[in-house]
Amino acid sequence: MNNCIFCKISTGEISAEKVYEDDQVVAFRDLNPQAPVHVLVIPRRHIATLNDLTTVDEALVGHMSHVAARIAGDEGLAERGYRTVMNCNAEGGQTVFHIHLHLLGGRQMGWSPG
Ligand code: DGP
Repeated sequence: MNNCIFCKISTGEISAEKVYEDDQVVAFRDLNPQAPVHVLVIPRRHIATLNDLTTVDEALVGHMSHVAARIAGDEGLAERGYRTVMNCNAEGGQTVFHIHLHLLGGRQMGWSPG
């Protein structure tokens, strides 16, 4: 999509500190980290929100979670624990309208989230 920041990160048009990429997804460090480890896992294909998923995207979303878990392991978080979250639309706190899975770790998480 033309004006999507995360599409541009996916293609390399905008730089980011990438930690993983394959043919389906890209993972990179968040510009405004909320924890010592804060990585975003995005699909290469533009999908605006969780509401726009269809059944054909189910494997892709599963792959995003699997990639996040593997990165958590690489970052030494597997045993300590970590959080993954996807925000949807205004009340969910979504600010970039290209779905992304936040991987947060390296500190104790609170509940409930703000
Ligand atoms: P959300 O609020 O769930 O839509 O999260 C969007 C996240 O994206 C937010 O934590 C900041 C991050 N972000 C926004 N623009 C950029 C960017 O250009 N580069 C990187 N690395 N992260 C970005």
